[in-house]
Amino acid sequence: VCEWRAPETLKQILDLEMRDTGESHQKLLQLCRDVIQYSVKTSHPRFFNQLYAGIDYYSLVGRFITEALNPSVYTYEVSPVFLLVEEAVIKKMIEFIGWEEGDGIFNPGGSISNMYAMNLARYRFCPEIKEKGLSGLPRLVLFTSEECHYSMKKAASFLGIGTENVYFIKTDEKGKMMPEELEKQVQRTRKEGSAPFLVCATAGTTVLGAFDPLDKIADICEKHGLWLHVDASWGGSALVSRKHCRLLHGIHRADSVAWNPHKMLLAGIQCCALLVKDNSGLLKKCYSAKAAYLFQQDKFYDVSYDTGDKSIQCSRHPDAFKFWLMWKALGTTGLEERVNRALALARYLVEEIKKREGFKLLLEPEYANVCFWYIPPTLRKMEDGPEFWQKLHQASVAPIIKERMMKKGSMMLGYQPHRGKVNFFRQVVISPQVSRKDMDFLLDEIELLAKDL
Ligand code: ABU
Repeated sequence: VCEWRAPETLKQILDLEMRDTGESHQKLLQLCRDVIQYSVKTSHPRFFNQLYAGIDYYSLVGRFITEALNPSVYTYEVSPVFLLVEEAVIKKMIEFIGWEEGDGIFNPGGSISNMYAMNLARYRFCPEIKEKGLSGLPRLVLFTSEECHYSMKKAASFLGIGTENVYFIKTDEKGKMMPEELEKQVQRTRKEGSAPFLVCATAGTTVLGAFDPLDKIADICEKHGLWLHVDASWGGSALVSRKHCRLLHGIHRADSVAWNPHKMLLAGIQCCALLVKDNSGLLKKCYSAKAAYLFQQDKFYDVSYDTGDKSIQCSRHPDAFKFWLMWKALGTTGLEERVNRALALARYLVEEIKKREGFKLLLEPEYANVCFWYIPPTLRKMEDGPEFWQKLHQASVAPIIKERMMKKGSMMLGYQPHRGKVNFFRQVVISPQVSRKDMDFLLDEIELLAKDL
């Protein structure tokens, strides 16, 4: 999976210096080989480290094409095909959300989609902000769960809302936002004299893979007139599975949705859409700056296809294309099988963890995040309690196993402490190249790497 080298060693191996004269092709080829050799093989079936793994081959072909053609998706005149493809993909994604109509834009990352949504919700709340700026606004407050993605804080800070004005709503034992807590916090905000404007629910949280109860949250948003954004960057792909789409029940009631096909569907980084229920041109109203050198209104074709002014970017990569090519190749049933297969394998792993001595499941997962502790033999006899957890923490079990797996190069698996719980592993099952054999390997390998702990 990887050939680990410390940064100083790798710098020496790679010859990073850029010189006045160019290098020979032979040298360049060697450099390319080195780059490949020391990069992490994220398509390896034992790369379980992130919320992405592997790349769909059709999507890879799509990337070769777009990299070679080098388009920028802002005007129809320079990107006729890619703009139409983006429109078709957005339309199809909107269908899966369950909206009759809508709009959208592909972005460089789910964090940016979340930031777009936050800004859009604020624009709807006070459209004059575009011209007048922040002065004179009431204190704006938004709500999201304690388990939300860290981009919520970043977006609030970047947009001048302020991180103190992000109210984190308590979650239940599965990591889901508690609607009754949300209701209480909205009322508290009103009593404070602040202005609530947005609720960001999460469909597929980063660590636990939890899905917020969207229908109940939508009721509260409707009651209080709040924009509902669903960060389904990770969990959105369950929408293509008839078996698992119930996880997102109520998503059709959202005002906006972030959905990253580069995660569970393997469309390749990055492939991230922000989808908006509004069909009155809100994106364009909020973001347009009407550059006359790009968006001339007297062009010879239908300028509504010049969609670049819906974006905060100018140059933009045609990320929808690789997803479109892959969807064309696999069909919706192929995408569905991919999701079903990953979740079935995650379930297999959960059952194997339950059977093995020394492995302790954190919770029954709803999605592809399987979270567990490895308890070394020396601690297995101890009673569950504060002392046990302190010892497990002090023994640095997960960090040591992680170091050993990376130095050996046998697999990659993430770990983290989380909300008062000591370091545990988060295994993410995504790639169709992964089999039960890899799940068994993962558990055997942890036992092997930790045999002396
Ligand atoms: N955007 C969340 C990704 C972090 C992770 O892979 O865990």
